[in-house]
Amino acid sequence: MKRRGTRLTWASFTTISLALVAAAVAGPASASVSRVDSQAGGELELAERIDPEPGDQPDDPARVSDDFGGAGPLLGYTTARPEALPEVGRVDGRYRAELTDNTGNRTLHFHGDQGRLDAKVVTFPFDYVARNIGIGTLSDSQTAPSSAGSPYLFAGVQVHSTDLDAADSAHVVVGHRGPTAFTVEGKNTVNGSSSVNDVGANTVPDGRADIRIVGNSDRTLTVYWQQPNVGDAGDDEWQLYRGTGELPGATAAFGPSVYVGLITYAFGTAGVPFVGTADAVELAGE
Ligand SMILES: [Ca+2]
Repeated sequence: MKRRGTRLTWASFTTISLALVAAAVAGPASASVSRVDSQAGGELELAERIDPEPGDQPDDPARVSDDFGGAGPLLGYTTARPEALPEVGRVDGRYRAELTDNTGNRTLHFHGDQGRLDAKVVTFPFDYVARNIGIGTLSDSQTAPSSAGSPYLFAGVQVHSTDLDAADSAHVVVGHRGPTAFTVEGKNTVNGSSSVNDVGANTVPDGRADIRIVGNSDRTLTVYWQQPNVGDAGDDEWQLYRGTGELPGATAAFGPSVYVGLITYAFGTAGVPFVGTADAVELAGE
């Protein structure tokens, strides 16, 4: 895989670019749906001046593929409802969301409730993969929290209508689903009405998985999952979600493009706090 490594040599670039991005994201955050559209077009030029070494380029924030290299804010994402889950960024080369407060189910994605989404626009058809995504503890993000008390704790991928106010989405998330622990949940939400199921308990014993969502030309979705593959993509062993690749219920009538990105959420407060992490996301063809 070409975009899996941590680029430590970019520490100095990252420090500078984070200041630029922090300034960019400090602005428009007061609408009912707060969106952060990072303007980072100048960063590559800056990077080239600092370190022209070929083959060691920083991530392009305009790309959907992202290995979350370095540390700091997410780069180039549109963020819906950041106030629902404020602590999201890049830590140790991963997407990391610290979910410490679920008052009023503020983080929840279910029916009309919509928590935080960090996403980029993708046009049908597409093939999107999230690597090693799931739940962990505050002290060790790669060890799943206990399922005692039947908590609902998830991290995963959401496909959302380009209208971020509309409760029209589909998601595939990994974690604990109440009495069904260590599972992959799939959910369709259409006009604020959700249909949901899962692949069964103890199917992802690490509380993490790789998730693949194929957006078909007819704007339907085909979903796959597998145990985390931290090696070569050639070793992928994708399994169709519940044997069909289909999420339950009807899928929203998506337009020609959608937002695709990462969510971390809880239902209730059992098991809170926890963290959601992902090693990388990959859009085929980038
Ligand atoms: Ca990474």
